[in-house]
Amino acid sequence: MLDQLNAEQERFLAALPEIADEDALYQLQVTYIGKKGSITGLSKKLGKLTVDERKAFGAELNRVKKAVQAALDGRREELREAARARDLARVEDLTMPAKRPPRGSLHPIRIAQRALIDTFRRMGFDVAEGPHVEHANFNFDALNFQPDHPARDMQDTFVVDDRRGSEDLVLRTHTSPVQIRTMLGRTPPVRIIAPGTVFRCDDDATHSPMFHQIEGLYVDRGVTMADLKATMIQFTAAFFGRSLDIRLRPSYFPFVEPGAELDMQCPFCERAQGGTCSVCKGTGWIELGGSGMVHPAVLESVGVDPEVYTGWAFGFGIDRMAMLMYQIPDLRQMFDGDVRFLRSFSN
Ligand code: FA5
Repeated sequence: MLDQLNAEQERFLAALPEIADEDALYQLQVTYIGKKGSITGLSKKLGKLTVDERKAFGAELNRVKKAVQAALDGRREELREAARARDLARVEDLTMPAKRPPRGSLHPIRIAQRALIDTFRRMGFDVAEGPHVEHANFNFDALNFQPDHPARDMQDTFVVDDRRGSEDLVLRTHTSPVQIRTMLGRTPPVRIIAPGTVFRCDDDATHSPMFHQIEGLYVDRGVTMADLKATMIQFTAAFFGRSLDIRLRPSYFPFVEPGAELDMQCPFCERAQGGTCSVCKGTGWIELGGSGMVHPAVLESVGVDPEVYTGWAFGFGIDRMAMLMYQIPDLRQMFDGDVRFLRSFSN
C-alpha cells in the first residue's frame, strides 16, 4: 500500500509541471486528493490493516496529501505570476494617453465660407445676416423684381404657407434681401458681406434645393464699377495668394444696373494656353456669380438718395466654389451626409 501511495505521488509530481492553467490544475487536484481522488481513496483500505500499520500508514497518507496540496498551491501561484507577467508585457507603455474619440471635421462648404468671411473681414467688410424665412417684399419687391418676374414663380420659390399672418413669406431664394435689411437700418457708407443658406426648387448635379451664397454690398459717395473690379482683384490676391484676372460679362438682374456675371481667372491652370484643366473645363475662367451697380430704384426703396450715393453688389455661390476647390463632381454629394465623404476634408 505504501508503494501504491508512493506511485500515486510520483504520477502526480510528473503531471504537475505539464499543467498550463488554473482550470487544469483544479482537475489535477480532484484526480488525486478530491473526495474520490486516487490518493484519498487509499484511506478506504485502512480497515484492513493492524492498529500499528494503520497508524503508520495514516500518518504517511496525511503527509503525502499535505505535500500534494502544497505542490498544487505552489504551482497555482506560479501560474498566476506568469499570467500577471503576460498582462504587464501586453501594455507596452503605461504612461501612454488613453485613446481619444474620433474628431469631427468641418464640412467643405463651411471651410470655404469661413475662408471667404476671413478674407473679406480683413478687407474691412462687416458680416451681416438675415432670416431664412423672408418677407416676399424684401426678397423681391424692394429689389425691383416686377410682380410677374419668373423667379417669383412657384417653380423657383418655396412659398411659406403662413395662415396666421397676412404677409407673403418665402424661403429666401438668394442673400440679396440682406442688402435691403442692412440699408434700411443705416446711412451709407455701408460695406458688408452676407453669407448664408438660400433655397430654390432646383435639383440636379450642379443645382441643389438648399445651397449657400455670399452677398457683398458697398454703398457710399462716388462708388463705381472700377471699385468692384479692384475689390475683386484684391480679393483673389488675398484668397489665393496671388492676384488673378477678373472678367465682367453683361447680364441682367433687376436690382443692379448695369449688371454683370463675374468670372475670375482659373487659379488651377491660370489660363494655360490650350489647357485641359478639369476644374475650368479648359475655358480658363471660373464663374463666381452675379454683380453690378445697385439699381437706383433699390436705393430709393430703402430711403437712400441715388443722386448722392452709388454702390455695387455681388452674390456668389459658395457651394460651387467648394466644388471647384475640392474638385467634387456632384453637388449632391455634399448633402448626402456620408461621413466617409466628409472625413476626406478633415484637417
Ligand atoms: C443671384 O442669386 C443674385 N442674387 C446674385 C447677385 C447679387 C447679382 C448681387 C447681382 C448683385 P444667381 O441666381 O445667378 O444670382 O445665383 C448666384 C450664384 O448662386 C450662381 O452663380 C451659382 O453659383 C449659385 N447657384 C444658383 N442656383 C444654385 C443652385 N440651385 N445650387 C447651387 N448653387 C446655385
